[in-house]
Amino acid sequence: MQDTKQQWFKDAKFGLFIHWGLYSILAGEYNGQKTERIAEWIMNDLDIPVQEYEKLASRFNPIEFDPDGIVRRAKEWGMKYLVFTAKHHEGFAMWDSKCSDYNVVKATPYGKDIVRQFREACDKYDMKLGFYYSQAQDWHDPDGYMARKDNSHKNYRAYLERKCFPQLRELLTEYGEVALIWFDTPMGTTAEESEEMVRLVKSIQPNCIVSGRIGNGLGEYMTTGDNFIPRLPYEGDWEVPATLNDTWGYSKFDHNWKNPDEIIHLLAKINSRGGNYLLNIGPMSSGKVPEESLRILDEVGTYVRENAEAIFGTKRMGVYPYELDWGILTRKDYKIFIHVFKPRIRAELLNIGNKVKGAYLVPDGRPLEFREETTCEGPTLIEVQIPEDYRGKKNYTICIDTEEAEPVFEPIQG
Ligand code: JFZ
Repeated sequence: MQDTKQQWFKDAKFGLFIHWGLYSILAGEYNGQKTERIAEWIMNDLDIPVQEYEKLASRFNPIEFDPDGIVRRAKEWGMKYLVFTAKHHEGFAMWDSKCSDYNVVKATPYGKDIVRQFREACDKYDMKLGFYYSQAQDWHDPDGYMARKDNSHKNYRAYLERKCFPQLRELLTEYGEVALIWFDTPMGTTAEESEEMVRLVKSIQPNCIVSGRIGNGLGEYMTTGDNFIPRLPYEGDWEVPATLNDTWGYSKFDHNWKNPDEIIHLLAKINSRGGNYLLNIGPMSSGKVPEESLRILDEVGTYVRENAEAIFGTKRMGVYPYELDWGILTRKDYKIFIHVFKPRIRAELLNIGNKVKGAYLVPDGRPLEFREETTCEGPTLIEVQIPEDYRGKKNYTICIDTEEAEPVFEPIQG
């Protein structure tokens, strides 16, 4: 079972992923050619030569970048941690790296350390900060892995010692407390090499969490695919990295935004099953965050703030019979929360045998009338009346205080 041993991670539930690098300049298009895949993969997918791609650095000047504004908003959205792509597969370091000049300070007209600025903003707002670091794929280093290419002639070991290990050491020594390293796509990394990476991280920062994709089963939590949720209860720590549209890095072509209701439902569903939701934004090359992302997250944030009690610090449901079209359940000890997604007059829970002590509306704490009944077929019915002013509303939570610490599920019928 994967265990981060970090209580903050287990309680966090909601985080912000930021994919930002040179690919944001291309925004899904190179020399008039559109990429069919995710925007941050454009170098690999359109076979852009290193000597061409690296010229992008001379165009990177994000004068609208506002780290303070981004972290302040993440805080308002209720997020508890931020994961930033310090180095993605393209190989470009978004900090002042001493081991590679291919970095934002040395190679761009902007010349400022992006990682450092996120560090400062996160400290100001008391936000956990983690770094995405592409350990195996590095399309800039001649010995780094490339996807769907012949890597057999490469000296991966040389790349690890020349770039990967020293850069990890920099991130772990020069940038304060690193909440986690989000490793990704291990490719041909051997078990010994993955172990070496874990040892390196832990020897510098023992509390820094190592993500699922370190490879070789060494991650401290499970990472799922984009927007993918495990169907069966998973005992360990886990996280769903997810996009708001269909790309991580900014693409000018992708307008397939999910609506706030979908995000809210997914957050509740992931929390109900005991996971964290790591939601992505892909800033433009100017540093500006797409308006649509802000609009969606502002709406999600309202729900998260008003219903924080039903989200943060909740524990996984052992089974999930309550994933209805109108609602979903989360729980803490002695509390069951009903997340209501559609306008309703009452909220009924069948087959839950808990003794109810009281019920209230989470957003304002108002006590609610409830009724308990044993139906003629046997199972218990708990019915909570929704007050008139809430009957037309959606996306709010009701709390049921119970005698028992855990939900008591009865056999489900029909
Ligand atoms: C990886 C990256 O290649 C991608 O660019 C992005 O950073 C994303 C968050 O992570 O893509 C993956 C890797 C693994 C899976 C899915 C997407 N997976 O195991 O399902």
